[in-house]
Amino acid sequence: MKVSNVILFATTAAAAALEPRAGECGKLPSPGPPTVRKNAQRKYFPVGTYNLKSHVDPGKGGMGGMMGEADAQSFMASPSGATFCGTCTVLTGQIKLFYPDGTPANITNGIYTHHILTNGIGSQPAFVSSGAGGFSGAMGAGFVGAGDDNGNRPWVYAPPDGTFDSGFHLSGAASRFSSQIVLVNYNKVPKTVCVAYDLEYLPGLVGKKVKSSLISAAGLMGPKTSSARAINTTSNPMKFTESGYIVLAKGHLHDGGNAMYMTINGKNKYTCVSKATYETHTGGGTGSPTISDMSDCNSKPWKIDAGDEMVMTAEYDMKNHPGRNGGTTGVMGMFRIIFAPDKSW
Ligand SMILES: *[C@@H]1O[C@H](CO)[C@@H](O)[C@H](O)[C@H]1NC(C)=O
Ligand SMILES: *[C@@H]1O[C@H](CO)[C@@H](O)[C@H](O)[C@H]1NC(C)=O
Ligand SMILES: [Cu+2]
Repeated sequence: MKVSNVILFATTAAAAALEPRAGECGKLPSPGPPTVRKNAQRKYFPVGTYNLKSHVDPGKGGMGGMMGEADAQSFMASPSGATFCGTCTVLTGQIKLFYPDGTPANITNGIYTHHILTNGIGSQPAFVSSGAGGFSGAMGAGFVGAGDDNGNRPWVYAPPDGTFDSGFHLSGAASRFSSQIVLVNYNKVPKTVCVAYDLEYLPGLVGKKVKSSLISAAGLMGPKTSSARAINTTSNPMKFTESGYIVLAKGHLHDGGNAMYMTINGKNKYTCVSKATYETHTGGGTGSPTISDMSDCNSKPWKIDAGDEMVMTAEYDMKNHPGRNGGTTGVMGMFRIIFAPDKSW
């Protein structure tokens, strides 16, 4: 996610928003068997079909040349639990894009997912007291998303070893989301793509209901960067306000980022290093490689007591990773934390 872009895009996106043409995704392939629980179901849930214009050279028109992202095209959608599996417990989720004939649309054939955010409408009580340092209270529970750094692997709401019952609870039409879909079409011709959510789920509400928050290592201002060297920004200690389990911790960085580090010290000790992988845009693109993946920490649920303190560090290296179209401003250094509180909410 790029919050700086989100804010700047907000007005443009509203003006440019095209309502998705529902029901035109037809002919999607099978997503394959469930991976976390044998008794789970797995399905593609289409959210809409979007018409992308042919590639606009960054710097020539497009979305106004802001931050080198002039070739991005933005759409909005308003899915709810009813768009997905109804009243159900989502165990894993990943966004997939398809052409109308059912073949994948991806970076190899010129479609780059700049980001897709699925923001929950309605508040989610914070589980970390991060002061000005987080977005934990600023948004509802974020659902499955995609972007430079998180398109490659599923979002995990239940540990893959099957020993712990948790999930993202959807309550039909009452669980409402606002999706922001920002794509780049590197092809010289217009393309139509279908956006579908690949969900593994159990019917009904099962196990602990997770919370999902993005928490910043560097407040709202974002981490420090230098074009000359690698540089760290470390947070103040942030206290967990309730007990529970961390199901997943995964860094969120923009291009230029190397890694996110998290440490919890005290009775419950834990460290997580989430590292960025960079790849060149083979389907098009002009600049340096961009983040294609962030590693995550989800080998087992990690016990947390109220009062445990967490420290995060964001490491940026703009010298080695200047970014897709020659660098951006407004970087972020955050952890996505999927937390299963002991107390139901
Ligand atoms: C993109 O999709 C094509 C099939 O249309 C596939 O052959 C290719 O491996 C995919 N690339 C990536 C990066 O997933
Ligand atoms: C940033 O902090 C991490 C974790 O402490 C450390 O491994 C890394 O070397 C630091 N990087 C820089 C540039 O200081
Ligand atoms: Cu971001």
